[in-house]
Amino acid sequence: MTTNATNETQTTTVIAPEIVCGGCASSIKKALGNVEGVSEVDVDVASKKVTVKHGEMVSRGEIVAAMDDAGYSAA
Ligand SMILES: [Cu+2]
Repeated sequence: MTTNATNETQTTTVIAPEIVCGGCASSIKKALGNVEGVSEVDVDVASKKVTVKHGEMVSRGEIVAAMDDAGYSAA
């Protein structure tokens, strides 16, 4: 497998007000972890902030959509 030099890791941060507990955090981690190209998901319950590390093929819209599917509206 060849490594594509243009496939850099990017970080996208979204806020989801519906995150209230660790259960929310793990559902979101699971949902975003299933998105192809996502390498790392960090959820901070206190600040309701989701930090996603991903390849450049993943758009912010895709992350928001995956969160939506999991039941959390993100902005
Ligand atoms: Cu919860």
